[in-house]
Order: sequence, then C-alpha cells, then structure tokens
Amino acid sequence: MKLETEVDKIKDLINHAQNIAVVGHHNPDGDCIGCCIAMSEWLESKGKTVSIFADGEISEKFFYMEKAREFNLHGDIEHFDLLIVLDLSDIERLGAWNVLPAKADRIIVIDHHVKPNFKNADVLVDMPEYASTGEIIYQLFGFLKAKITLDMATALYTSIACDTGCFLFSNTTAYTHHVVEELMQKHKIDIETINFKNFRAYDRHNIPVIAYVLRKMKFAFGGKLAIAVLPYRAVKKWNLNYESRHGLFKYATDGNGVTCSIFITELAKREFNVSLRSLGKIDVAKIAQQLNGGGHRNASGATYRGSLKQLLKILLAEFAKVID
Ligand SMILES: [Mn+2]
Repeated sequence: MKLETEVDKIKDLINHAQNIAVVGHHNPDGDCIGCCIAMSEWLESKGKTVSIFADGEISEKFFYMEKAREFNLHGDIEHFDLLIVLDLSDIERLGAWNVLPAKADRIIVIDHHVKPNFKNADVLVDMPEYASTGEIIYQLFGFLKAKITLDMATALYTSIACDTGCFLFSNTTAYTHHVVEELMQKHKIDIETINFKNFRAYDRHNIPVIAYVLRKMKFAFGGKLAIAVLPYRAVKKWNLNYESRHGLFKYATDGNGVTCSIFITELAKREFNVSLRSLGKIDVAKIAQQLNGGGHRNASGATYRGSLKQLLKILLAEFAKVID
C-alpha cells in the first residue's frame, strides 16, 4: 500500500502503543540503521519506550549517531504493543530477531523494496519508487507533523545518502534531493563526516585484501562485467567480517567501462555470498532471484550452495542475456 492511504492507521497504532520495538534487516546498512534511528528518536520524543533491533554487528562507522550504539541492547523482549519493521524486504532477513513478530500485538512494515515478503502485518507500506526507506519515513514525519531534530535529520540523511551511493545511483530522484534540501535547510547536518565515513574512509589494515581483490579481478564481455571472488582461505586468513568484505565491492564496480559486477565470497565450504551490482537499466535483482535472492535493480544479492564453477556458469549465462 501507499503511505498516504495508511497514515491514519499508522498514527492510530502508534498512539495506542507504549512499548514499541523497531527492527531492521540483518547486517544493517546505512538506510536501515538511519531510518530505525530516526523512527526511534521520534517515538521516544513522544514518550514511548523503544527497543531497537537489527541482527548482526552494527558498524562503528555509524557511531556518529548516538543511537547506533543502542541496537540490540534491550530489556524484556517478551511483549511489545507494536513492532515497526523498516527496510526489511523479506521476513527471512530478521535473522535472529525472527522471534519479534510473534511477541507484538500489532505490526507496521514500511519498505522501499519490491514486494516485501511479510505476512500478517497490520499495515504494510511498500513504495519501491523511493530510493531509500529514509525518504518514506521523512514523508511519514511530514504527514504526522513530527518535529525533526538534528539527530533525526542526521539519521535520515544517512539513510538517503547510503542507499543512493551518495546521490550517484540512478535511483536518485528529484524528490531525493528535495528531501535532503529540506533537511539541510533546517539543520546543520555534518555531511562531511557522514559522507567520508560511508563513502571514502578505508581501514589501512585492509590494504592487503584490497590488493588481493584487485589482482584477482577478472573481466568478461569486453570488460563490461567485472568478477571478483574471495575464496574461503582469504576470508579466514584476513578474518574478514561482513563490513570489511562489503567495502571491497567498489573495486569490482568502479572500473572504467564496467556496467555490471559480480562479487562472490566463499563463506563456508560450498556456500557463497553473491553480490551483484549494475549501472542503468540492467536489472540484477532478476538475476539474484534466479538464485533465490533479491534486492534492487542495481544492487542485489543471494546465497548459493554448490560449486563455484556451477555458480559462475549460471551467472555468466544470465549476464549474457542482459549485457548488450
Ligand atoms: Mn534500503
């Protein structure tokens, strides 16, 4: 449903709840963390008791937002009046917090993924026309006449910047810039800190891994497709967590002439994390769906169990169909 038609119901559910849980997806990204924080800040300002969840590690790079330290620090999780689910895309992505829906009287889901998979929500807002869930939350705050503080503005800016690759991806719209314009007009958001931490900073201890990825990178279709594979021995040798692996994507995607990329990480024997990126109209969400994964047109992922050889064969055949 669209936000506009659900606003009254959302308002009502929030007004009637005291003890509220806000949850995002596992391995939360900037959009997820940002909108969970903005929502929690606002609910607390209304006197609600809020617990904030996202399975997995919260990257320290987000600690310029105080509330990023409050994820998964919860008291009693036996019962919530209301569960607000943000940026999830699929109920599977609750990870360890898949216990939460059963503990809440009411559930609101707000998402910008295509057809979020979540049954039994009292309200489900899905608006894939938005680049980030942060933009939907900003709009919701407008409808609800919520007072946006600097902390909320910082969190929403983080959401929007992160899901648009710092306003670089084709999902960025005039509305995206409009929201940021309004946020920046009213608040002194430290955009330099936010953008450096999210888009520029790298850990010097990661240089050997970066060098490894660059050295091993392969290209196909005349250089249009870049392929990087991080084998299990590399993951183990450098003790790579989700975040340090994630930071390596750009080396596969940013080459001149590259329009699509495959980044494969071998997480365990015969188990692979597959990340796909593309520019423009090439839809990598469809390719990820072939592997039972999902995501957005230009950024998607899946988990594959089997042999690397077979995985590459499937992917190359799929990319052959979409690369001109
Ligand atoms: Mn998102």
